[in-house]
Amino acid sequence: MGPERFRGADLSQVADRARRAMGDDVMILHTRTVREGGVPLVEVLAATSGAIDRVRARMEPKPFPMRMRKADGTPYCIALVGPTGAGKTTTAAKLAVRRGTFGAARTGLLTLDTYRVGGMEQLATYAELADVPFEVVYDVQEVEAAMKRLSTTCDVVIVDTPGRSPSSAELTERWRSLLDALAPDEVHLVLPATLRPDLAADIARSYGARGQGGVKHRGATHVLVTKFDEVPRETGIADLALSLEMPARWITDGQDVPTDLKPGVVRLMRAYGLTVDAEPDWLPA
Ligand SMILES: Nc1nc2c(ncn2[C@@H]2O[C@H](COP(=O)(O)OP(=O)(O)OP(=O)(O)O)[C@@H](O)[C@H]2O)c(=O)[nH]1
Ligand SMILES: [Mg+2]
Repeated sequence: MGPERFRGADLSQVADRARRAMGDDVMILHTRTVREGGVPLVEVLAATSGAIDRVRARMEPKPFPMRMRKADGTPYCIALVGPTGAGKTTTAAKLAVRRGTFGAARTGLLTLDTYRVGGMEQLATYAELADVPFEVVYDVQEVEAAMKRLSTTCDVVIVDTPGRSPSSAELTERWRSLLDALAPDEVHLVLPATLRPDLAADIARSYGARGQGGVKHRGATHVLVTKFDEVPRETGIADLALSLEMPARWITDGQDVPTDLKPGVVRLMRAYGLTVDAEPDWLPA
């Protein structure tokens, strides 16, 4: 049982109702006043401590390996996918540029966004400013050589992809075959916090093809919620992330590269009104 909302005339009535429904170890995470048919009511978000542990467990990503570079010498590869304008390129830049995100591991950037005017220049500029190796891949044949060049200096490679519009199925297939060739270790579905939860579920389904048709690497493995700063009520974001049932390594809360990048679980749990310890993989810069 996840967190649930209860409404009533006053706090003690609502707390009673929550206790009856969820048991004596229920905790009140949030309280606010709402109006129902013009009548002011108290609404609480409540969860049992067991439920809170389960919520956290569902969102918690596996810690990164001690050594990011893999045994065969290739860098750990993290791809960002998602709808147009979600914040993929900005987030890729943040991940590659922010010191300490991957401990002492050295980062590189690779883009598959060769279709949109300015798509690759945006990332190239960040790469140049931060002196991070940068590769552009147009064709499946180029994937191996690009990764080989990056592997000379990088332990982690962040892959940016073009926004996907349902009307451009052919282009989508092209960059998806590039992504398959890259075989990323993690595919983060980047979604803005402003997205309606029902649409988020549809979009997640369309990206959740891991394992389908024998293609192992194209499905989303994590969710990465962006634009936290653009929503006034944070509990909705936590519900959104939770409903997708994917771990959340990071969230973003602003346009500034690289500062507006935060550990996912810590921030999502705080959106529920809970303070938790920092994630093990989040290393101070
Ligand atoms: N407020 C806010 N804006 C953000 C955040 N992340 C990205 N943006 C802004 O959102 C806009 C789109 O960001 P991009 O990184 O270009 O998005 P994208 O997913 O790469 O877009 P396409 O490549 O066109 O699909 C830019 O104006 C970013 O500055 C965030 O966390 N908060
Ligand atoms: Mg982009």
